[in-house]
Amino acid sequence: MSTLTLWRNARLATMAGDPAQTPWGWIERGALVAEGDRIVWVGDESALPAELASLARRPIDLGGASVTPAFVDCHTHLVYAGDRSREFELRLQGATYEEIARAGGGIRSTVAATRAASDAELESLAVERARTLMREGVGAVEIKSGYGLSLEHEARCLRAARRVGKATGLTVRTTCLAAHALPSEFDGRADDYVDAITTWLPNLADAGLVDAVDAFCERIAFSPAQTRRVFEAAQRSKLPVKLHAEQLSDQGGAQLAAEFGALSCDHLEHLSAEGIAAMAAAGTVAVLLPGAYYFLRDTTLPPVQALRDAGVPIALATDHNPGSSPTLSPLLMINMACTLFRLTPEEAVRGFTANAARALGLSQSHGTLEAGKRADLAVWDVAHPRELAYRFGVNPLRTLVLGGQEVSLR
Ligand code: DI6
Ligand code: FE
Repeated sequence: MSTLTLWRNARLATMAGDPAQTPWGWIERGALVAEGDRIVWVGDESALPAELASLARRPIDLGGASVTPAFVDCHTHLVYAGDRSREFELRLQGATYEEIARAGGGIRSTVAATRAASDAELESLAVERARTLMREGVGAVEIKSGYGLSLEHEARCLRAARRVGKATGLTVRTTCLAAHALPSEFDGRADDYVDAITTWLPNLADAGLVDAVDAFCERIAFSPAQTRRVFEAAQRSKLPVKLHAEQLSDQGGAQLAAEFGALSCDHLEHLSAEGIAAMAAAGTVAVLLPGAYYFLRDTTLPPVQALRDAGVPIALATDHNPGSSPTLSPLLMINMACTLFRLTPEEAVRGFTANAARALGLSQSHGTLEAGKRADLAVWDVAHPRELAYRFGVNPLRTLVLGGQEVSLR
């Protein structure tokens, strides 16, 4: 038996089980035991088996601190170079995100900066961003490509994403988002670009660089018909899909994604009743992105109550990217999901843990504190985790534990 670690005297938000029965999966005076990188026991401290307590080499008394599963940031674009603060100024003067994109700014300007950056630069920029997420309790992150837009540069970005996992100890899931924007060398030839993507995918998949496939289905990006072709290629490579759907307009993207059994549909401000029904039937997670909603000063709210009524699980993410959501703060997203979208604090924390893990296909290993899962936990200096939603602009993280080991956050 490898070393057992025992954490005791903790207020545990396990996020396990049915929230209608036990909100927060709450255990008022809890203990948790890890063996190596796995949780082997979690429950009320008074029920801790004596032999486990005696085998644990270093019992850690948390003094009543709150513990949640480490956060899962299930939608980020962490790998890119350059910044778009000038574009932010232009938008404040009245230019819209769509106008800037159509004028060749926006995503394309980040593509130029990303292509010009070295592998080492791309990696170190992404690692720095990932470490910032970890300082707010993140233990697993999805990282999309989508600023390379050629086989060579998409592969470079996905490799940099994989290296973020090795450099930080984070669990990383990579997503190929080659269908993010049309690169200038394919101007006026979007269908040819989609053909190209379908030939790259098997290549990238065989190289072990891709865990899922995403697309931006939007007026300023790819049509539903083009998105379908990307998804068919993903299916041939046995890769799950997800979609940037109904962010700026209703394209019926959610129905399309659900048809392919999508893990998640993300953004969803303009989601229709048909889209919700299709997602509910397919078990697709709704990933809401309050950072992008806020930063683009959107005014159409995602249909939160209808998603609840339909039983669609709701997740949250930072959507970190240089254009529409340059935040690296999951705690701020949790606050905004409550203030802007009217999630409850419990739903918001569930959205960054249990439901986010589900959006990445990681439910077996991440997102809740339960025996058999990875010992990834965040220890917070708050009396109750609802304070994580309440104290915006404040970071009460005490300790991040990944795979049973405390992580140094510098
Ligand atoms: N939707 C978004 O909000 C981001 N990508 C996407 O498909 C924006 C990416 C960017 O502006 O760089
Ligand atoms: Fe995004």
